Amino acid sequence: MDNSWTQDNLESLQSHILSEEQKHPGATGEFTWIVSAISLATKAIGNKVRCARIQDVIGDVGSINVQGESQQKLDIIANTIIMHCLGNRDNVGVLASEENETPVLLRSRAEGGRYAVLFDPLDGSSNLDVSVGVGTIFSVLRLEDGGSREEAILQPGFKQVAAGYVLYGSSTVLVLTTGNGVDMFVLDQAIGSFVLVSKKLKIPSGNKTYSTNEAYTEKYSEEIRNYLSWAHKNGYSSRYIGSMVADVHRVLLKGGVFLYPTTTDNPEGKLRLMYEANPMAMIIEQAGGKGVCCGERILDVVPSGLHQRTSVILGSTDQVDAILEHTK
Ligand code: AHM
Ligand code: MG
Repeated sequence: MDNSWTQDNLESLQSHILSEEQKHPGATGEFTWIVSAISLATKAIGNKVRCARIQDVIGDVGSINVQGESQQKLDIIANTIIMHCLGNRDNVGVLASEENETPVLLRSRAEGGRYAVLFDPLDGSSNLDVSVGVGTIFSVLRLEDGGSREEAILQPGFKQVAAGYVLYGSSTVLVLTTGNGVDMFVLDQAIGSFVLVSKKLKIPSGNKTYSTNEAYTEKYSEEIRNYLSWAHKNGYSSRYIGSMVADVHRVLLKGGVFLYPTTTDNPEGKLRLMYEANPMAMIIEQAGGKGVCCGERILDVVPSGLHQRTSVILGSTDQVDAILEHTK
């Protein structure tokens, strides 16, 4: 299939993953179970997002999560749905959520828990009241022997066995990589399945568009300010939704660069390494792009904490390099 989908070559997410798994000798098919749980959970979350205003689940609950941010009702609903769907899968040992202070240990390696799934249940949820696209981001790690459950999953991003996101936008889109390119699926509401629409996505180069919260310019480093003023003089355009999944999805399909640098308010950066930066960096790299933070490859960062924050620059290689030129 060549980036085109018709009713004649309809392929569901599950059948695609199964057929990909069969290409690997010794594959057990168990990864398919994880993906099917993510598929089920995100269909349920997507439904809640679309009915949020009607079901009166817009707004915050008055509590602050581990990130110090106010929790939306839908953050909690999405978190519960994912915990429930993935928790039922025999091979999932640990679940770690951006919304929970500590990871949940479901079963040990000896009990069959071979994978950890880390996720941001509803990224960009502060945009829900204005119906902007929001998303779920996930990262899958193979569980390593380690002391505590937290130590076992504190792995650098290059060890992820899969990563993806679901964007609840004008359509519900699932983007997935298992380390062999990036595939995109769209939820066909009529049949209730994610169907394959694009295989082996590649980020277009040459798109002079940056995506950042430009109101923070005075709080950015001198290097980033220099890049922005260079971009202003060199024919760049800007697009910023303020919902990482939607912004990165646009970059994946159209090119350009997304950056959330360190600021004087957030000297480590705002976005989370394990739940946001790593999965997005794996997708972007698998699509031929580049993901860096403070000059280092995001996927090489050895995490020191589950909720660690980082700066993020993600995009086509040429556009990321254009920023790095200003940081030398
Ligand atoms: P969240 O995980 O609490 O929703 O926060 C992450 C979001 C990203 O989706 C987005 O890129 C960023 O925060 C926007 O931040 P800002 O409002 O500072 O521009
Ligand atoms: Mg988030």
